[in-house]
Amino acid sequence: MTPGNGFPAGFLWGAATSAYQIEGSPLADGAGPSNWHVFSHTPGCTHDGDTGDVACDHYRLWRQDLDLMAGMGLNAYRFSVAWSRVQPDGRGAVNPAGLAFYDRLVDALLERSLAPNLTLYHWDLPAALEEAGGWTNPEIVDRFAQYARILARALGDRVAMWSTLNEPWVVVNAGYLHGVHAPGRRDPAAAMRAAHHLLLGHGAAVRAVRDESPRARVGIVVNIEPKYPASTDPADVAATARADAAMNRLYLDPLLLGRYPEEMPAIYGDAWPDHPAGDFALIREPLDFLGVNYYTRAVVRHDDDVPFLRAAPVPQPDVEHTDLAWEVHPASLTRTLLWLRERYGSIPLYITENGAAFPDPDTSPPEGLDDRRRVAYFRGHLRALREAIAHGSDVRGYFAWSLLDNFEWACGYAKRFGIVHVDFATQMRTPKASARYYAEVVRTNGAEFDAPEVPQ
Ligand code: IFM
Repeated sequence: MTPGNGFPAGFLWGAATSAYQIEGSPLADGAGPSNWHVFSHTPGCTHDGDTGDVACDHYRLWRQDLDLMAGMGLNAYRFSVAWSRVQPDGRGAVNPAGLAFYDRLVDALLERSLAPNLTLYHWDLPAALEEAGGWTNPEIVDRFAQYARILARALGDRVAMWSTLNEPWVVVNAGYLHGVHAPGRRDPAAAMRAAHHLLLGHGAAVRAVRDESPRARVGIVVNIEPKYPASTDPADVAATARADAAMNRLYLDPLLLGRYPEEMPAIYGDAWPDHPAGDFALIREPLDFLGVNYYTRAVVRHDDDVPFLRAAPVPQPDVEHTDLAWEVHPASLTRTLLWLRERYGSIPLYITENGAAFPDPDTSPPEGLDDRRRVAYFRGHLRALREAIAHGSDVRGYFAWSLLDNFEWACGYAKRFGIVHVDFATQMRTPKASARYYAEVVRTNGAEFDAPEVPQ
């Protein structure tokens, strides 16, 4: 790997996945059902009734997936652990066979010089805990810390990088507020309670991991979507501040400043609970790093018809959008990273997810799918990342989302994010042009960006 080219020494170049999206075999070897197992098996909850029953069959094919990453020259892998494999009902006794899967995975990563970057919770909660109220039940804070302790005790000698939660905003908004993800609830007061318990659970898990593994570096992963006002009208400007507070600052402010954004009571009214002042010491447990998932931005206008937020996104004409209708806007990645430093001070950052869903080209050449729109997405965002680093942002690694086409939650298998194509009928993996492109970026440590653009 060539040092320099704007990326610091020791920069992590990785790919990311999550357990329920790729593993399949959700009930194998004594695992319990997760909330996503229940949700995806509930008619009408996912596209075409898709489930994670098979997914990418990574539970059985994991060695070849690790070989793919090693073949690309990556030096890190971000994955999540399925809580219900380790503790089938989320409490009490450990299921040794479930834990053994991750134990083998970690050893095999290290054998391939891939640094393990482990996420404890990427949305799949043991169903028994969800039945007891999930993240709305304060009991979960201790349960989550106990689970974190089990994993840190088992893997902390080999895993140096730990994230507690992935994207708490999605857990709260999609799962408890809008009901489009597991557990499918539509309850604003429950959603706001869940937000607080996620943050408390995070703090308790940070302490548990550090207790068991003093060398562990522990952080959290948030998805940040910068908001821009659609006009200079004060109503649009205020709506933009509300949207930013409810999505970005709702998590970052308590984690890093020890308080909730001042807009929250006005946004959620009676659904916004009082919080004991003492809770913030736990939530604000110092972080070793912040993981940033960046995909898109939003332009926002005032809209009285939108409950609570009274703000709506304004689709931008004549610009590229991905298959999920997310605007492609690399400059907002630079802005996000610089804003984080301005608002919260210098904290080590990792881009823990960045990538795009695009439909596959209809025909593929023998060397594999030519997903040139995804290549352009990565090139644009990696350049934007380098720009932020040049302006002082302390970014230490980048993880492409995703290694494999996978189960894209409520969209099932209809949206493809992988740099490696998965034929879900045969489980055959085929690296796409974006995988070859990313391997070249990694090999040259970013020098590739300065090569002339190939006309499309
Ligand atoms: O697939 C998801 C992932 O699980 C969390 N971040 C966003 C990705 C794309 O929607």
